[in-house]
Amino acid sequence: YLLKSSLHEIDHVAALVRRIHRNCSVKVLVVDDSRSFRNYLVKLLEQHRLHVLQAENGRVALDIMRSETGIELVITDYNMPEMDGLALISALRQQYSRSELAIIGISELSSSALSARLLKSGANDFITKPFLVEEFYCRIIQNIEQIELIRAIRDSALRDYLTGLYNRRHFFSAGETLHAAARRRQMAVAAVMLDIDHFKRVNDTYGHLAGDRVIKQVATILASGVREADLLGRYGGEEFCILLTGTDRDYLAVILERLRSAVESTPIVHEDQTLSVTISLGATFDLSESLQAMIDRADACLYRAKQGGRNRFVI
Ligand code: GH3
Ligand code: MG
Ligand code: MG
Ligand code: MG
Repeated sequence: YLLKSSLHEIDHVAALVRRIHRNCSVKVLVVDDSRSFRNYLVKLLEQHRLHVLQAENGRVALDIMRSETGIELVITDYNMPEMDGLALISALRQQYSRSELAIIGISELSSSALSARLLKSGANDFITKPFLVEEFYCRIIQNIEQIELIRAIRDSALRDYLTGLYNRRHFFSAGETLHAAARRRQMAVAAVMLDIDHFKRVNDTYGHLAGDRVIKQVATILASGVREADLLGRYGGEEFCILLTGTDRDYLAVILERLRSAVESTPIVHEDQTLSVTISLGATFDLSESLQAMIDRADACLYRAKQGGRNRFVI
C-alpha cells in the first residue's frame, strides 16, 4: 500500500513539474546571505527551468521586487544582515496579498518556533533545513500552482468566455481608471462602439456555431488592430467597444478605417464554408465627458453609421 501511494505521489509531482515546464516564465526570487546555499537553491530551481533572481538580504530583495515585474514566489532565509526574513515578509505583505505573491520561509530544524513566526508574519509556507530535494520541489510547485490558479480564476472573471476579450464589466471598471488618468494628464480619450452588420443573417444562414466563429474572428482582427495600451472589450452579443488614449481625431479616423477594412477583407472559414462580414463603427473623441457619456455618444454615431448604409464609421 505504501509503495502504491508513494508512486501515486511521484506521478502527481511529475505531472505538476511538466505543467511548470511548459510555463518557463515563472519567476522566483531567492533571498539568502549565504552565497553557497543560495547557489544550491538556484541550481535546484533552474533544473526545473524556473527564472531565478537572487538577493543577499531583505533590503536588496525589496529593491528587486520594486524593479522587476512578474515575480510569483519569494523563498527567503530567516537570519540575514541588514533585513532579516521576518522583516522582509512583513514588508512584502504590505504590498502583495497571499494570492498575489507566494512566500516560502526557510528555517533551521533546531528552531521550531521560527516556522510559526514565519507563517504569522505572512509566509504561505516554510521549509526546514536540511530538507529533502523531493519535499523542496513539492512545496515550490504547490505554491506556484496555487498562485497561478488564483490568477487564472481572477483573469477569467474579467474576460468573455467566447472571445477572451475583456467583458463589459471589466471594460467599464478598467475604462474608468484609464479615462480618469487620461483626464488628469489632459490627454484626449476616444471611445468606439462597433457592431457586426446583418449578423442575424449569418446565424440564420450558416447556423449559430458559424455565428460564434464569426464573433471570435472579428475579436481577433480587432485585437491585432489596436495597440497594447488600448482597452478592447466585448460589449454584448456581436458588439464591441474600444477605449483609446493618446490619439488625435485624424489618427482615430485612420484606426477606424483600418479596422473596418480589415474585417471586410478577412475571409472567415467555418467547416467547409467561407464567409465574410462587415462592421459599422461609431466613435467620440473628447477631453471632458464622462466615460458613460462618451459610450452613449459613440453608440449614437454607430446608429448613424447603420442608417447611412453600414460598413462605415461615423465620428
Ligand atoms: P445590424 O446590421 O442592424 O446590426 O443587424 P443585425 O442582424 O446584426 O442585428 P442585431 O444586432 O439585432 O442582431 C444581433 C444578433 O446577434 C441577434 C442574436 O441572436 C445574435 N447573437 C448575440 N450574441 C450571440 C452569440 O454569442 N453568438 C451568436 N452566434 N449569435 C449571437
Ligand atoms: Mg542566513
Ligand atoms: Mg447588435
Ligand atoms: Mg449587428
